[in-house]
Amino acid sequence: TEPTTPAIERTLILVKPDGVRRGLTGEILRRVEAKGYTLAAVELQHATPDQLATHYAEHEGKPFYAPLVEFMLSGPTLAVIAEGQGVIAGFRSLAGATDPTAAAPGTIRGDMARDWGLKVQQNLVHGSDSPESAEREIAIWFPGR
Ligand code: RTP
Ligand code: MG
Repeated sequence: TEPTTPAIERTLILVKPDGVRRGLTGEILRRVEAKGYTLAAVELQHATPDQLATHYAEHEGKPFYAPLVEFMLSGPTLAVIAEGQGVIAGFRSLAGATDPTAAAPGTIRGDMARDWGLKVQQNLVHGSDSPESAEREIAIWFPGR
């Protein structure tokens, strides 16, 4: 069989309000670019409650949902579309595990985030988890793109 080439994909990355507040946007984008992905759109946005209700619909009703929305409203977020072969899974590898204490060293969360003992994981970044999620989420943060 022929060797397979990963599909060229795009994904939605968010540098969450903790990352913007801590001045880590440059370091996070540096890692995305160093990996070989392309930045197709970058915009600082202050999320609205409606936007977050749509973005996090799958988590509605979970114990961390209200603190998550409150955290995401606490300051601006850097919204990014990144493109490249296998970028959806690849960015999630760069990000590391959801729980920053468990996230491996070398990952964004493992190197730069910790558990602050708050009601929600303040773990610096979001990355879409499938091609369907990526298109759905890009439409929320970058309508028309
Ligand atoms: P993301 O969606 O942000 O890329 O992260 P993820 O897939 O690794 O995590 P997910 O399960 O989709 O959860 C979304 C975000 O909710 C917060 N969270 N806190 N128990 C907790 O404290 C908890 N669980 C989830 C995190 O900010 C997580 O990234
Ligand atoms: Mg997720």
